Amino acid sequence: MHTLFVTGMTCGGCIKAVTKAIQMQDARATVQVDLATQQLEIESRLDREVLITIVTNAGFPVAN
Ligand SMILES: [Cu+2]
Repeated sequence: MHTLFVTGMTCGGCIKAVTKAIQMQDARATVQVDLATQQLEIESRLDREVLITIVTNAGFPVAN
């Protein structure tokens, strides 16, 4: 499990976009988003650094 804090997530569209971006690289990944805390919980075989790159490139800078 990877926990990332991001910025700029505001709605269901953002959640879909980031989930899709991650699942393009790991189809089995699961992503849970808490919009209130801007926190992503990602279950994936991908390395943390790779996940950070994917999420950032999807338009949501990672804060940690
Ligand atoms: Cu949105």
